[in-house]
Amino acid sequence: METTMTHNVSVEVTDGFHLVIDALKHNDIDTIFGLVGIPITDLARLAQAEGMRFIGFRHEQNAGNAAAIAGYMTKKPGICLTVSAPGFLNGLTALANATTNCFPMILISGSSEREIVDLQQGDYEEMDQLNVARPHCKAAFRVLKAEDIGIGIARAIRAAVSGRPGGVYLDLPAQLLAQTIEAGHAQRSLVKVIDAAPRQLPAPESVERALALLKDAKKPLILLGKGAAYAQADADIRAFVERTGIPYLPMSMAKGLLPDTHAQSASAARSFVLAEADVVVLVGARLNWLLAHGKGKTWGKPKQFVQIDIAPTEMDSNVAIAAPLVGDIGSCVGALLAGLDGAGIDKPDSEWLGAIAQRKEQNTAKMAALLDKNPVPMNFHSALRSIRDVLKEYPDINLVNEGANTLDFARSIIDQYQPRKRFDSGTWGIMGIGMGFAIGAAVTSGKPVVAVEGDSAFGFSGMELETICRYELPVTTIVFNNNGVYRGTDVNPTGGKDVAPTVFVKNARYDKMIEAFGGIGYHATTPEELARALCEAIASGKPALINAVIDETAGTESGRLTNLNPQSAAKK
Ligand code: ADP
Ligand code: TPW
Repeated sequence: METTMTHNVSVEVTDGFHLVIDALKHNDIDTIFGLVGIPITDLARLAQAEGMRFIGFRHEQNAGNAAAIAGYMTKKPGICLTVSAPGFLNGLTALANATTNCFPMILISGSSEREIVDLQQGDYEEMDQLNVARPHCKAAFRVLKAEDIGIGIARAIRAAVSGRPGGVYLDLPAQLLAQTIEAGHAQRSLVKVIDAAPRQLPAPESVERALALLKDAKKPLILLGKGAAYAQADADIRAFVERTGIPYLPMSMAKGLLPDTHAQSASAARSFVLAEADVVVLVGARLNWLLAHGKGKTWGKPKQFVQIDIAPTEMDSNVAIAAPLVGDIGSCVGALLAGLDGAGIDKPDSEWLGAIAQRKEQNTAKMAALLDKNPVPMNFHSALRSIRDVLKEYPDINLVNEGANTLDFARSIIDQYQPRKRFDSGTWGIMGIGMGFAIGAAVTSGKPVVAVEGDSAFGFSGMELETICRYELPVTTIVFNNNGVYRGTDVNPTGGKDVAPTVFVKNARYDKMIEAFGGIGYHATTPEELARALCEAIASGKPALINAVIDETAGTESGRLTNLNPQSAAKK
């Protein structure tokens, strides 16, 4: 803030830069993930000077992913700050991914001069960013007057977290940031968002309908999605599962809402329960591709759904929903709990529970046989067994996971014990969230993070190892190094010098990368070495990377998504 003399009267003035920071702080936002340059360098400097945390990245997509996961963990929008056009576009993938996954975040981007951009006169980093952003987020706003910054940020916050959470774009032209405004006027223009995500109570008749359906169910199942984890209604969700006695399945990011070791978890009998159940209660999970759209062979016998979701249009998106329960998960589950006693719902038949228990036992025994093997080199199972055993001792650790085989196997082998501790490729199956999520989770929780990464997946954000070292974050990255995308064995059929499209440099030493920035590198070729390195890395609290050597023949193409991977039928 400075004082200027106008007609010999001194007036306190402030400017757009200060107002943006004031507006964020006014709404208890204390961290910005971003990457500096024209026109937002001073905004980042000022944020730091004014006591906010600015975490600077090497690529905007990773900053955006960090913001998105911070939003998911806290129910407050994560903030990503980027420069115009190319920086904005780099951040846009993360914004779109956040929207797809229902994570609240705000991408704030500087932009070039409106009058030049709109006449397409070729400005520095010219782009009509607002219109580019629109299809990829819940809402997109531009602020042109300093006095509107307060309301602009308030609208962005409310849009990100109310209803179905998602990404919001906020466009701040360079001229706006430099605009001056009288300080008192500026102060009065700030808006504190009250009750940003108001409770949305389900209609009583919807609750009754759902309870009536459950009462008649013979083979009920509860399916928990990441919306349930996001809602932070942990105690009620657990009470609902335990009081009804209904077996449940967690989607990958809902793992840990109840500990994976819980007696009612049906994860080890997943295919069986999906096919056999007659009434399925979806709690914050969409019937998208991850759930085979609620139909077909996966779902076997005909069934009826209760669906709890805050978005009314999610109902009947793929199949008919017999009992839609529209509202926030806390309120909906609370209402179901309140109605349980009066509804006369008994515990599920012992026949149903017995059949599940039997299936679980069989499948667990099969898995144990796979996990107990010790092939040389390691395969996914032996490496993950060793990680699973170490992480048992750290129930509150944050786990980031991406890759194809590395994702599929880790999801089923590594147990989660607490809610909102597992962050992965999510709804899109996107590669590249690794280091962004790891940094976002470490900064937000202040707790250690372990990132289990396919070697290809890691490459998308690997340069952020420098960021991890710069901020001295307790992140241990484990690279499952099998020399390529899915596996490392493909050959170029022409015999030419180029390797096959899926193949990387053989025997790369990813551990050397982190050493360049002062982090600790480990090279692990056996489950024992891997366990030792992981224990040491977590205990040190320092940035570390373990290059885990995996048999290059071990993976399958596309992991478990072979059915979605078209193959040329005309192979010669
Ligand atoms: P998963 O991938 O784990 O199956 P999805 O991302 O498909 O989960 O589904 C999450 C669902 O949760 C979305 O449809 C979203 O609208 C819903 N949701 C998110 N937050 C809440 C909330 N607080 N209350 C109710 N529904 C929510
Ligand atoms: C943004 C396509 C899906 S999985 C994968 C790619 C490139 C990497 C698999 O190899 P990795 O794992 O990580 O070594 P593993 O365990 O099988 O050896 N670009 C984006 N997203 C996706 N999903 C892809 C490409 C893909």
